[in-house]
Amino acid sequence: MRIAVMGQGYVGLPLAMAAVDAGHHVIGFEPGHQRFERLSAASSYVEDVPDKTLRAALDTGRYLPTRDEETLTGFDVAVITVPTPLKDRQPDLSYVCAAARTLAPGLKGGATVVLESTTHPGTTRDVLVPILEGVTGWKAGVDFHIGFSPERIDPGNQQWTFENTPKIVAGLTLDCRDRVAEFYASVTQHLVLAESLEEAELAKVFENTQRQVNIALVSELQRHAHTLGVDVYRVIDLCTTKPFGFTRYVPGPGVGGHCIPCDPVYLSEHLHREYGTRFRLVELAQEINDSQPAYVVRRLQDSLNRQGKAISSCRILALGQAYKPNTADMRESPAVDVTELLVDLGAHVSVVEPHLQYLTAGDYREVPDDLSSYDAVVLLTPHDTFDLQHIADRARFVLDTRGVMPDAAHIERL
Ligand code: SAJ
Repeated sequence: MRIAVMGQGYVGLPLAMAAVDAGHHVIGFEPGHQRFERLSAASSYVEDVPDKTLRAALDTGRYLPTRDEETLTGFDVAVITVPTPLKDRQPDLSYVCAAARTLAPGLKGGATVVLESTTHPGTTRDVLVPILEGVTGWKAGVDFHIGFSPERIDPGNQQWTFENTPKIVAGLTLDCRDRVAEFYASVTQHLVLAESLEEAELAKVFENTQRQVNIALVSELQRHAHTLGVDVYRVIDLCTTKPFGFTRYVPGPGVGGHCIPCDPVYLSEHLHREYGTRFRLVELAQEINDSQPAYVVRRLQDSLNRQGKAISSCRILALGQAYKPNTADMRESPAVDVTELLVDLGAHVSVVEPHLQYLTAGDYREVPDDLSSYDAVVLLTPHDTFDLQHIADRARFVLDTRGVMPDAAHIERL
């Protein structure tokens, strides 16, 4: 089939590569100039797509990266894989709407449009369909097909890939769903049929909402465990021995990335704005997660205070800035929030982050040897490249926000 993939990011590019591999002709629409240049030069910017995969796709002659909207014609299936970020804590569907307006002119009769971006229930039916019908003058489900199939890409996950992760598919009509299923059956191994668009949209948002709420739960547990003088990480390790009915989450310095902090807000904001109802657990979880960086800073302040040190005269080394271990992504990273709060308090802060693009004075990509020269080391993102025993042996004091450091008198855990 001729496939148009709108957006060649960490979701769209793996999908495009899988479609080329399955024998389809793929147009990879990427409005970003620099990204377009890199795609054309087989220089991948997506960690799960190596350059050689991109080169092979280009060499088949069936992969065309493009910024030119004119090329978006005659496709059988268009997949929208664009960001749905929060802007001022409000869902931003502008990228989805722009992608729809871009592909609509080239939509041919009987073609299928699928939305993959994470969004609140009702987006496909109430936002996407009107745009496509408005531009074409056609009727969705009659003159063209429309569906929703949430992305489940987990960057860096070697076990669960685009091809082997079960894929939920939904359609405006059963015929639409069949068309969506026909495409995904050619590029993934397991399809899961949803009965409605809204079911699939809500399922995706809830997949990440349950993480957000559970992470907030262990974060609040951690604060009370500290009050009780109990090590929360040991408590959770004990709970984890229960082979059923317990899902392990551990406290950290906060919740980062572009899924977990954002997706639940799509749901809570939509319910509040459209129906005047409040998803109270999500809103409370958001508050707890958002306050975790400041809680970490307060704990560090208390510890230094007990050593008779004012934080404003301290040298602090922050280990890790990415939002989770072994990724380079620093978007919405609580580790960055902690670092900024410490700087605001007047501390002299150096960061260690292997994935730093640019090194400024006092920042490192590897753990420096002069650890003992810092009043405190705060472990925020334990990348595998960090030698935790080496750090424990040389640091004067460590605040471990992940519960992974060895036991020692000079090491405090959240
Ligand atoms: N976090 C904790 N404690 C936990 C788990 C996570 O503090 O017990 C923090 C992480 O440090 C990070 C944030 O929460 O800052 C999000 O972590 P995450 O493990 O959920 O990683 P993400 O954001 O990459 O989530 C993605 C999601 N994948 C998709 O939406 C397709 C999520 O559904 C996956 O479960 C997750 O990857 C995964 O399992 O890797």
